Amino acid sequence: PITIRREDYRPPDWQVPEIALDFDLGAERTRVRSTLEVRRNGVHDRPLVLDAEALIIVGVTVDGSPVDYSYEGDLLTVPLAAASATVETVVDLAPRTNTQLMGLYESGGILCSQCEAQGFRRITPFPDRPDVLTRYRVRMTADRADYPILLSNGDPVGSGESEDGRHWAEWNDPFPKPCYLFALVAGDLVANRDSFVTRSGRKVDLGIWVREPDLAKTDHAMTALKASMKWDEDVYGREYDLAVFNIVAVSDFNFGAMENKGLNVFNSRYILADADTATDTDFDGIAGVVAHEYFHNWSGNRITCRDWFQLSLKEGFTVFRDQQFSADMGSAAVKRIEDVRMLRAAQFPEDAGPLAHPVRPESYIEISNFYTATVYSKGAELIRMMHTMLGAERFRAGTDLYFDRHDGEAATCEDFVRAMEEGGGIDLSGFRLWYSQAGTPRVRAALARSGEERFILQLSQDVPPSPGQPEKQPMPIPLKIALFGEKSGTKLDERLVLFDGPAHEIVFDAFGERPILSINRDFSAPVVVETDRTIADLAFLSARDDNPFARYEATQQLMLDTLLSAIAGSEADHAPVIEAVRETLADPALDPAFVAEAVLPPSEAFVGDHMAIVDPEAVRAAREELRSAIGRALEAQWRAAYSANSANRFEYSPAGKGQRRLRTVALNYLMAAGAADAPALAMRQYGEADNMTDRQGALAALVSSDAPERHGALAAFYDRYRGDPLVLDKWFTVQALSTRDDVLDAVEALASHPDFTLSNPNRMRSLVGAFAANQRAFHDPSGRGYAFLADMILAVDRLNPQTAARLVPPLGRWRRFDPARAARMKSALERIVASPGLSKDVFEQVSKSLI
Ligand code: DPP
Ligand code: ZN
Repeated sequence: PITIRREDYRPPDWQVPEIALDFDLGAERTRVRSTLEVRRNGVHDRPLVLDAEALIIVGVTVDGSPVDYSYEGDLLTVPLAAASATVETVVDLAPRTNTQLMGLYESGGILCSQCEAQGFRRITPFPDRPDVLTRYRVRMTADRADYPILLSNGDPVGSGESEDGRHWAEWNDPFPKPCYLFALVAGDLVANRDSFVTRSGRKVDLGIWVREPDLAKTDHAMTALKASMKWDEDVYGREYDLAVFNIVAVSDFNFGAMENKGLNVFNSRYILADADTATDTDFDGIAGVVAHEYFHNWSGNRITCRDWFQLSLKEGFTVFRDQQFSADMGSAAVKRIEDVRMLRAAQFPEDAGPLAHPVRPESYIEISNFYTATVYSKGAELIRMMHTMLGAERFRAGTDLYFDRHDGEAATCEDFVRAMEEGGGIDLSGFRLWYSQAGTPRVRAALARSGEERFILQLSQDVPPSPGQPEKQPMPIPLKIALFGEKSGTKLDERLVLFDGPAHEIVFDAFGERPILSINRDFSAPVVVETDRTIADLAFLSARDDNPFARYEATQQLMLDTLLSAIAGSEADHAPVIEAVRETLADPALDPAFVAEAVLPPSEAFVGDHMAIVDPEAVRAAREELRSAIGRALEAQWRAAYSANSANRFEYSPAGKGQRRLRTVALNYLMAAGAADAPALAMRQYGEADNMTDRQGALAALVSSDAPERHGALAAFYDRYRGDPLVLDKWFTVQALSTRDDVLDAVEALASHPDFTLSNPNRMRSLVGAFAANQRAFHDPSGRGYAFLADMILAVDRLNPQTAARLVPPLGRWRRFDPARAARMKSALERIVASPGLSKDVFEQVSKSLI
């Protein structure tokens, strides 16, 4: 396989200002006639080379005459003498057999397209790169009975009947766009229709298109869409630019959703929701993804990426924008906690492992492998750090300049940074390291007394080596810090420190009492912080810090330290954690959503990440022991919290969500305490729930227990929801994430369940992805979990390489485990890489994981 390098970027040889596409649609066979106006770019004599993958070429003409083309190795080469020409290609493709879900494919009877990153070449020959910007006119003809609705980008400009029960529609997109933003949908769909009036008074017709039975589940997505449109006007001054905005939901989709110009295509899990079938997390995810894709209209579509190495230009910025939106719509503190938890669960391990890469990568074999937590979530953290350093107003001045200067262009991360520097008035020369250097910086912070009265905060940092980057430079790290008086409890100092160098000291004069350090408040930088704070310091902050994130963090650190010392074999002292949890539960000023987050111990994986060598059994045992100790010591408080938060009827509101979350957290603590009535309480919650959050919460608690009721609950859940694929995904997931010892057997059996399928990415992730995240079960000492995952990767790779490649990283973490496990993980990887016919997607991930 060929490695593509960022430094090899060259502007395109040919530009394509216009394209007319004519689709004769059918699931078995679709014929695509494509008329390209091409223009030579610069002075050269190279032919027109078009990307073309798995296409049957029917004919190629130049200015109306047949031409002597060649089609080899996914490239269609057309000799062209003039500076411009009209090139027409006619190709055939077969949507029904397209299991990769890239290009044009069939999902539940709907024909739909997915082109990012490189799917357009599977539809028609084209220079498939994001710096070729083209105006699209699209005509579709299809059977009216099977495909009554025909949608594409831009505005509808005509439709009519043709012979034999077929009909046609034409769409025109006035905005030049890269081909990865092309979209087409044909199907038997109905719409939830609404409209939005932009701030300059233009009316936009909105449609969310689904299969008829799903129509009632689209209101939440519509509300989120309108809120996003308003928010982007208010916060970024960005107005929508077409008369139509459509969203289509399909069941088989590789990503969460896709921001095609004027026609977003979504994984149905990020559109469909009602109280009976979707959890609060699902509702939140839908609002976040609807906003994300909508925001791409400016950060991604109006300004796109010059090349795929710049992917974070649109993704990091757009994730930051959707995080801000969600924070504004609900509890900002809880949103920040959730985002950081995600970053630590997915990005930190990636940054510490064999697949680590900078936010702006230097090379790739398969670009699909770079839609990563690093490009997305760490990319968003980079934008957030700029926001923190600039403040909201200057940040906005920077983004205004960025949008003005680059509108209609294919830009780079460097263009963005320069606009922030000039528009915001800041020097980011050192900050650029965040784009080029991989690895999570480790910051050490110690607060030492110097002489009688003074205190010195000593900071040092180090960035661990990562593949291809053995030596690292120190990073500029914006750290929000505060000092609290140990006696008075008052805030003695608060500031933003730009820590820029290997080491740094800050001197504080006479406070008259010992200060306690609160650091990386709001998680102002994506780093690991190690401090010399005592258990008492952490307990203090856990009860008193006025920054909600820092308060949460202090409790987490307290729990982590307790767990790590238990694992290291010391007598576990649970008392400080129990006291911290007691205080948090008793604090009337805290909102239940925050409390629910703060009283949960860190995940097993997070604890494992803090060990030199992960010991999954020891982590499980220590964590379960701590949970049970907290449950027993505070049983009365959990009962009180349970009843205090049990009365509400379903309402999707920050308050309602918080109450439901705390209720199930309390239920889990009662289960952990071994309270005799806890299973019955769970069964009652399951039976009486008027919403999926409570129902799934109860089911998950039972499925991790020995309570005999768990069998009945699982069967009842299955019977009730067997016809709803998105809910059935949850049924697979709760079993794969169970803390019972027999998970591996259960998961192997579920892989043979009639409802399990390799062809649907959601279903794959719901069982196999969830299982690989169950640290104790996946790392069963027998190695059976590894063999199971390897079998699944190989089986899926034949159908859908992208989905297969995303399952590789858990095996790539072998260096973090003991020699026996590491050997078994490596041999699973070796078995994969030795298999014939491997995709380049899986090859890249596995071969890099073995180095
Ligand atoms: N560009 C999509 C998104 O992240 C992924 N294909 O919105
Ligand atoms: Zn995106």
